[in-house]
Amino acid sequence: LLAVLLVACGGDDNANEGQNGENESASEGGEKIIRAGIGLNQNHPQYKGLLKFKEIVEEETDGEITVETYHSGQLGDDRTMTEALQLGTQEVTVPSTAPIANFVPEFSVFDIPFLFPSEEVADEVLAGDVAQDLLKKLEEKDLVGLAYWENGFRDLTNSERPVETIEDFDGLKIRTMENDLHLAAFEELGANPTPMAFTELFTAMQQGTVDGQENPYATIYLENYFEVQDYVSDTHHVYSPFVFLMSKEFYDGLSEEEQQIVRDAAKEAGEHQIKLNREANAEYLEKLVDEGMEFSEISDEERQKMVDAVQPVIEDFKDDIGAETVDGIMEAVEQAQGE
Ligand code: KDG
Repeated sequence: LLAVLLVACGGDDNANEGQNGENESASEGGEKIIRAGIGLNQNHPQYKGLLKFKEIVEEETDGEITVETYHSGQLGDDRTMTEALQLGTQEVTVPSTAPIANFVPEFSVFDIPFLFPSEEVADEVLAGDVAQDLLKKLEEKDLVGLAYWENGFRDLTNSERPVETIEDFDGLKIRTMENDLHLAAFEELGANPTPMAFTELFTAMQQGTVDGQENPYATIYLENYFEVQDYVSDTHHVYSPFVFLMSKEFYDGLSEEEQQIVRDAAKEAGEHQIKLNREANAEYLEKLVDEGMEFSEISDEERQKMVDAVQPVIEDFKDDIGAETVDGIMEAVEQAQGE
């Protein structure tokens, strides 16, 4: 099906029309092809990161490897693309850690609400042993985790009312990522959550199937959610890392030199992506307000009530995630905070 789809839409050509209509990443002639797909659109820092990966890999391999980039779920949603990597019918995707937990449950550790207090702590923990060992676990599932990229702190939007207190969550129909812990946390907050693929979210909000969703400001702004959402709150309830995933079947078919090149490129492109992402997340709340959204700030006192309310979820999921991983990441957080 994928092959038919790719032929039908002319492969790379339609897929990479940039904002100005130019083809940002036409690429032909290489012997090996990496099809890299994401759910977010072409304006998101995640896509800019993919373009950087393409630039580095094509240059370093003298075009022996070409990278075709696809955005906006053109190759499917996070789960479908991850499965395609396992089957060897797609080479790269960069999902949030939440849906990856359906393949390697330990990744749910990053869905523990309010785990990371800051981007700096996240950087340090993700570079540490426990988080790096999680990447290695992906190989058992025919996936290679080449690097952590950043989605960022998630904030709540909805079309019903300003959310300032924990009571304001009551009954709100919130789309969550496809992750059981994430879902349970929103239930504890009193909301009425529904898991759904990212690719279906805009339509669900437009049609009123859900009242709201949660994503970083960059996504809320760049995906034009302000057109269908009126209220935004700085809940900052979860920091979502992205993982740069490669098909193990494809990776194993590369020479050692090529493996090193794609590894280094995923890291270097990730640094670029994270930098752009932080600029975007810092800047876009203001733009959301300019677009007419009403902003509610969560006070320290209310945030603490939310932290307390979700505590049972950590205990309930500890065994599913793996107690060693939970304790290891929490220790790493404490250590990073102490520095
Ligand atoms: O490209 C990545 C997206 O598909 C996705 O992971 C975004 O955080 C996300 C969500 O809310 O599903």
